Amino acid sequence: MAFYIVSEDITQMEVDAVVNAANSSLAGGGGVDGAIHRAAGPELDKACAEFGGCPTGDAVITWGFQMDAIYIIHTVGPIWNGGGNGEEGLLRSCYRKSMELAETHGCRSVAFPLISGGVYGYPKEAAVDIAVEELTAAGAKNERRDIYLTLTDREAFGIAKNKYAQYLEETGA
Ligand code: AR6
Repeated sequence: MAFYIVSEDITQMEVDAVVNAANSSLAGGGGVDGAIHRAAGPELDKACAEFGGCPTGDAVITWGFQMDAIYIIHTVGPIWNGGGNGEEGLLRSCYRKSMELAETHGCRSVAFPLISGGVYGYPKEAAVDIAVEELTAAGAKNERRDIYLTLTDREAFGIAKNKYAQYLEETGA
């Protein structure tokens, strides 16, 4: 399986698809969403507007426009609200729906940010655990696909490295 944890700016990744941590209006915003919209240029705003929004836990796909990536997959993570409001299921769904779109569009390489791990306030360790679990499971299904988890946050990067080392030890992968 090809799963990589990297500390790069996701907008600079040379991959078939970059995943965006969007909001339900798909109108752009701060964080990784703002960075992706700036890198892709104004055509991305128009393409996103055509969807008329996206529910939490779901994903849509657009071209990458001025980015190196061919596609941008926009997924809407849950806003952390104590954990008893379906947050975990919705966050797992973001990773799964994004991977489904990557597969149906023939993407061989996909880069993810830590969805809900910024302003949406998901506790960092839990957000990282879910990302590593979902992406290693997706990677195990298709040996030839490269999946990247990009973590610009040093703390999250360290947590993810430990979690992945634990996964490798448990599975003998
Ligand atoms: N490359 C990789 N990761 C990044 C980058 C980057 N260029 N920039 C930030 N991160 P956030 P959310 C990391 O807040 O919590 C937006 O306004 C960041 O360190 O971008 O899902 C949307 O419009 C953090 O670990 O996304 C929504 O309203 C992670 O990306 C809302 O924020 C996610 O942080 C979504 O919030």
